[in-house]
Amino acid sequence: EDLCFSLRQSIIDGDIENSLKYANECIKASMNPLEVLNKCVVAGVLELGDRWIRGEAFIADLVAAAEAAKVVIPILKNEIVKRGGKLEYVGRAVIGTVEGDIHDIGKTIVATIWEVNGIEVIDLGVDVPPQKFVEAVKQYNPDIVGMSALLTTTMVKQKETIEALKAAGLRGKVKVIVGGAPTSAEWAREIGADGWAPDAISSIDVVMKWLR
Ligand code: B1M
Repeated sequence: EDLCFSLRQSIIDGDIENSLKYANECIKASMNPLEVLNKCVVAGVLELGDRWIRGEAFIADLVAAAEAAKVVIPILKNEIVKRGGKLEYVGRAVIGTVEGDIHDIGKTIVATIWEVNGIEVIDLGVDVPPQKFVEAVKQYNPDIVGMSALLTTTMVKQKETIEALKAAGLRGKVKVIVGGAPTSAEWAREIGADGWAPDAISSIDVVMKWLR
């Protein structure tokens, strides 16, 4: 509990060195890595987001916290894999945050959860234009395309990307899942996506049934 608090505080402080230190200590203490990710790392970013909304933190603080979170995620991912996450691939996915949107953490967590469940993930990063998704589908021939959007102003890019896949004659070759805070099951249906998930864990149920 104390370790979790210290890790959360290090994330809030954007202190990469201490974030690494406490993440490793959480692992040494045999804490559940997925719980550490959610309760100590993501919770820190969200706490800072709340402070920012209240005018008690700056965007720069939020960026620093996100950087610290991103450094810690691979460490926890290794631990999840060690504890029996799959290593053999059962399918392949291309994932990215849509054009105009640089929110990285949710997408990276979804990619991580997919990987530890045996999906080979090609992560295109953030601010990914529709055409880049199209090119990636041509290049990697994935089973799944995943799009994250955190802004009400960028979620429309999920729709545009689906349209671009259609225009390129690729829509029938992939299943499309969308997500991110402003999206919903209804939105996914409306834009012709195959699936939607409110969080990384439940996205597994959605995509796994496409791979069986
Ligand atoms: Co931004 N931001 N931000 N931000 N930011 C939000 C999203 C916001 C809700 C804050 C607020 O006002 N309450 C708001 C959006 C309002 C709206 O449009 N509805 C907002 C805004 C306005 C902005 C800027 C415009 C601010 C400005 O500059 N004036 C700007 C936009 C930049 C841009 O993208 N062009 C901006 C910038 C930033 C930072 C760069 C500072 C930073 C991001 C740093 C980074 O990622 N490297 C940031 C952050 C950190 C946030 C908040 C605080 C946290 C986001 C986050 O990481 N959440 C956020 C407020 C909030 O969400 N409470 C906010 C944790 C993450 C684990 O959750 O991403 O939701 P999430 O992902 C979840 C699920 O959504 C789901 O699973 C994930 C894990 O369980 N999911 C999927 C996500 N993608 C999925 C894909 C799937 C399936 C599920 O399938 C493919």
